[in-house]
Amino acid sequence: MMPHIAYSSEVEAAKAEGRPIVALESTIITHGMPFPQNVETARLVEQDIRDAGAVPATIAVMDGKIHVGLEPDELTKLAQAKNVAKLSRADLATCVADGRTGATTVAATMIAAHLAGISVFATGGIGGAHRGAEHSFDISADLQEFTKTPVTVVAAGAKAILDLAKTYELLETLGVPVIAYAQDTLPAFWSRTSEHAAPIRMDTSADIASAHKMRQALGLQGGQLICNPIPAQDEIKSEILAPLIDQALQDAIDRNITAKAVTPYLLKRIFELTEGRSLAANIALVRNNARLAAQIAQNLIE
Ligand code: PSU
Ligand code: MN
Repeated sequence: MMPHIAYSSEVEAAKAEGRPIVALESTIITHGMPFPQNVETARLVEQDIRDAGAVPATIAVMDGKIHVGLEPDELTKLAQAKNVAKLSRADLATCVADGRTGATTVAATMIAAHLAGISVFATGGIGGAHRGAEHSFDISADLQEFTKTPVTVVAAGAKAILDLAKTYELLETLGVPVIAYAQDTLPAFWSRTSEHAAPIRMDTSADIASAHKMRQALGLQGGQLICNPIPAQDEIKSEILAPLIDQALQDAIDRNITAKAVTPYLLKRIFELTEGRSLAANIALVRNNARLAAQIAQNLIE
């Protein structure tokens, strides 16, 4: 037992019984969506995982403990908390050591999930290379995490606010398996498709689970990125989004938004510019990813 980890009662029981578990991140709750939709979504996503036959483990650092699974009151508290830290690989240990509270990004959630023996994690979209990264060097630590930590992450691709071409080139360089689910192109978060061909395509959760196990068998470090397109009825076409993303990016430059604040700012600004449609799409895609992750988790223990 690790002293720095606190399991929810539900996750503790699932671990004891060997049931499938799906990790969920918390930065999407604290920095990715406004209150109260953030907590409503977090609850819906947890229930989607239960309905699909697995157990949800929402991960966050609270008062110096890595919580793997949040009790309902803890989830409510986190969703309403102000000025919560956004934790990646670099700041996870300092947050725990100092006894503070922080939300975990994709990178930090992968680390915590692996510590807890959880192999599958569902989120919205991973971080990546921001547009202008050739000047700013703003490249999310999420990308490197896939080379280190053996967790299969289900996302709707990298967020479309990013430079997708650079992001996918970097993932190729890093040797990360980027697997599109049931289509030949990579999705673009709020949109089902993009101009980027899928490096690998898989059509079933069983195939994804087999690939995860084969990496372990071959001693390959790191995880896999599963790119699951948003359901057709929920997508926003890229033609509609492209000018709004450009506008949000310009607004971020005008306001001197940098570092960790960039992604939360852009998501909020696109929410305003789409009059809430981007949030509805974001909620739909996270739920869709949670359902696929639950299937993969079940295949992994079979
Ligand atoms: N998916 C969403 N919304 C989010 C995120 C993912 O639908 O807000 C978060 C994840 O925690 C991811 C982070 O790790 O955005 C990326 O932040 P950055 O670009 O600063 O690395
Ligand atoms: Mn960044």
